[in-house]
Amino acid sequence: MNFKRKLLIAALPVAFCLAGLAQAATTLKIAEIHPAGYPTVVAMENLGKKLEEATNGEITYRMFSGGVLGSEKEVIEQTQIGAVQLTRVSLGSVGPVVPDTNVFNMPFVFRDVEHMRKVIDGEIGQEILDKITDSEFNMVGLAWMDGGSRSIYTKKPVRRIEDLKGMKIRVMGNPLFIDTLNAMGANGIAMDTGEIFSALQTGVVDGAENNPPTLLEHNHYQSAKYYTQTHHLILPEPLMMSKTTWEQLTPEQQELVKKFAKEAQLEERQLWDEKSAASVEKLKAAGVEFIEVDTKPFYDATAPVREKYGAPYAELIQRIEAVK
Ligand code: GTR
Repeated sequence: MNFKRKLLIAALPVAFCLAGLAQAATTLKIAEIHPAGYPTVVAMENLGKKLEEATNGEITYRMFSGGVLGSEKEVIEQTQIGAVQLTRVSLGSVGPVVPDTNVFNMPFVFRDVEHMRKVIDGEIGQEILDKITDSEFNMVGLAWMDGGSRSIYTKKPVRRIEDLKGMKIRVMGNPLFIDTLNAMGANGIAMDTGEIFSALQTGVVDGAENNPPTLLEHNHYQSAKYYTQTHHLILPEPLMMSKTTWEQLTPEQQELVKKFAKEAQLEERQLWDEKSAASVEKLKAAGVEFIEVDTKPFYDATAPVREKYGAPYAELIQRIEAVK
């Protein structure tokens, strides 16, 4: 055996040991579009802390909130290649990547938030997470977070569906949402979350649609003072891990991730309810008018969207409706 080869063999245990160490210290880079203190951020930080503790530091985490790692679309791409290890995004952003998830992205597919929660807590919720995991997109769907319901906010009041005519309303980059706003008579315009604030200020758009915590925390209420209660979208938000990372974990570590992710689902829900109620109060105090509308005209106007996108999920939609 030549000297080099001997040296190599002698060095092998050291190399294995180093590889072992490298594997032992997995750091989860967690990306979030929302700022520090937001329910989803807090729930993921607590998940990270639990993992650190339960694995004696074999798994650690670093939270990158406030969109510092990019838009949701960019974060999904980074998760797919394993540059981001864990993230929570809107299902709206996942739809264009894993089309099977779009069933939950359809307007008025859930009766209300309670209905959505029952569905995601049950077998259908798990099935849609599995669609993410089983797709070719290298992500693992772990749990759901709550984003309440989305309504339309504008710079000029919308008191009837007719008032929306021709208004440019920002939506997430998913054709389903453009069609939804167009069906209501508006002009759906797709852009990233981080662009909305200045688009509203400069008049590139006349409004957007989202839940009260986002309207507040992303400062959109500074330009959009009218919040029309359409509740047209109720989007659960998946917590996803990069499959590249997932496959590097031991089976025991995977079990811990699953367990704590499910706990995060319930923890975030409670934080969400508190945050939503507090946001409504703050928005009202800041002069935002909450406009109650009859939602039926919005429901009726979007029937063609449900028809167009719902066809492949006809059976699933019946099962969703059957959840009481
Ligand atoms: C929020 C959601 C974010 C993001 C944002 C948006 O409600 O939590 O993930 O999707 O809406 O509309 O861009």
